[in-house]
Amino acid sequence: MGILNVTPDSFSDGGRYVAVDDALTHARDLVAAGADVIDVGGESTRPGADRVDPIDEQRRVLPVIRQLASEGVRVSIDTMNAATAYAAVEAGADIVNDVSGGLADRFMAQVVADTGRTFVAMHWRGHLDGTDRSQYDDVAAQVRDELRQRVAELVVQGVDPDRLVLDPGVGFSKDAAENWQVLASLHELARLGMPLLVGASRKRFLGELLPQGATAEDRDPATAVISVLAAQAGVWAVRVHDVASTRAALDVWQAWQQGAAPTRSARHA
Ligand code: PMM
Repeated sequence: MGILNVTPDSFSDGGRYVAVDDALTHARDLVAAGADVIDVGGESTRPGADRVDPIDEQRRVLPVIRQLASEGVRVSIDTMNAATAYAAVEAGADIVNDVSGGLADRFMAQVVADTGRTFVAMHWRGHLDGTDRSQYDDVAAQVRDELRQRVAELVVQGVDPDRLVLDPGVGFSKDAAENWQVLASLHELARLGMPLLVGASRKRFLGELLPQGATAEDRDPATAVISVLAAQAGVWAVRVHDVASTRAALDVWQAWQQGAAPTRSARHA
């Protein structure tokens, strides 16, 4: 899953793809690099970011989604707003990706149930507004239990469990140690029996591995390694900024496993 933030303020790529043409060019590059899905977002979720009016959010994302869908690209809408999710699906989005797992907007579950789209529900303890919500005794077990609870609530609200994808929410109300614990326990999360998505790309905890002054892009090699380890743990998708490095890493992993070179046409089929 390639990330397309059509926002002025996302932490690693804010402001670069606000113009529709720039966004489309970048999305096509991500597809050419091997992305299977483009995740389009119009509201930054970085700590302290201002909430965006859903009307502005839709003005940013809908033209991009409409065009990509018409080109046959599988699109995911990254939003916490039910109205935006609905409009994005109408415009051709196939997946709804909500970092709040439906908690930020009480109408989200209904939109997902009514439209029947795949729903990525991330582990979320509230908006990143400076409040410390990262108190855990056992972060892996609590993330799993809170996601299990979320699934139960969504299903009661009419969401088809076969359409759910779960995400542990790397970097959301979790410090570096907690992120690593969550990643190390993906196999436990997999026991919930649902496909998983991991979004670790360029996040701050990876910067802690690098020399001072390293840029967000410098985190791409570490991201690619996480993509392979996540694939090995059986995840359904990894959400990344730099698709090329993750694609190459996954191709190496696959070739290593099979003892055979991947064919170029198969990679980009
Ligand atoms: N992280 C961000 C935004 N959307 N969606 C999912 N499902 N999982 C994530 O971890 C996630 C997300 C924040 O990162 P960005 O600013 O690079 O998009």
